[in-house]
Amino acid sequence: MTNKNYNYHQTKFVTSAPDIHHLPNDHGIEIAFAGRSNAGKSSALNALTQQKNLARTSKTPGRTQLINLFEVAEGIRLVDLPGYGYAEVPESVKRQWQQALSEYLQKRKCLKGLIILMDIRHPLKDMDIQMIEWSVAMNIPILILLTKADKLVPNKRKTQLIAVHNKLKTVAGNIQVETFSSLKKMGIDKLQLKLDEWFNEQHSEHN
Ligand SMILES: Nc1nc2c(ncn2[C@@H]2O[C@H](COP(=O)(O)OP(=O)(O)OP(=O)(O)O)[C@@H](O)[C@H]2O)c(=O)[nH]1
Ligand SMILES: [Mg+2]
Repeated sequence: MTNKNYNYHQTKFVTSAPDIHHLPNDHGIEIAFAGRSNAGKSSALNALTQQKNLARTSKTPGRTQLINLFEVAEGIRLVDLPGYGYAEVPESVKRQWQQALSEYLQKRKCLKGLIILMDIRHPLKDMDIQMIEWSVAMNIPILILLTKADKLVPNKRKTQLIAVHNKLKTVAGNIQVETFSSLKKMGIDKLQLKLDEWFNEQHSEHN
């Protein structure tokens, strides 16, 4: 089997949906970007695809409130999910978008991998751990990105990486963790490799 390297810079916006019932058919392969509000999910998607405004980013947490779908190639999609854990929004709005998130994660059959992003300065909050445990239980592979690594000096980055890695050993076994910065284009190669790996694996299973 030859492994394909996808051209992520050719990624195109497909649609935004308030819930899974408004998404296109549950065919193909999706890999979703999940994490707390403001962790840097949309920025990571833009860095990966080398497009400034593909996914909308904001200083205000809670920017992404819809499930946003992007197509890398036919049947190969990336998903920008609403962030979790942000308290400062009206309860009704929060409930609606957390519901959309959990439904997507539980019911979307073409979801084949999760990129979980956490601010390197505040990793492994309760919701992150829940998310990781849930993915492991559902047999969905995970890559963890410690974002905004540019905010720490290299030594501190390394300490955080090791600390997260060690904590995860007790939570969920052997999970790949990488430091990442959209701003400094750090870790994008690792992200690409992982996406290629998952897309290729799934593709060969489908054909
Ligand atoms: N220094 C630094 N700031 C970053 C980096 N990535 C994102 N940010 C900033 O963090 C803030 C949030 O980024 P977003 O990409 O919108 O975060 P998000 O996870 O999509 O947030 P929600 O859509 O609210 O869930 C923005 O002000 C970004 O400019 C990074 O690598 N380094
Ligand atoms: Mg976002």
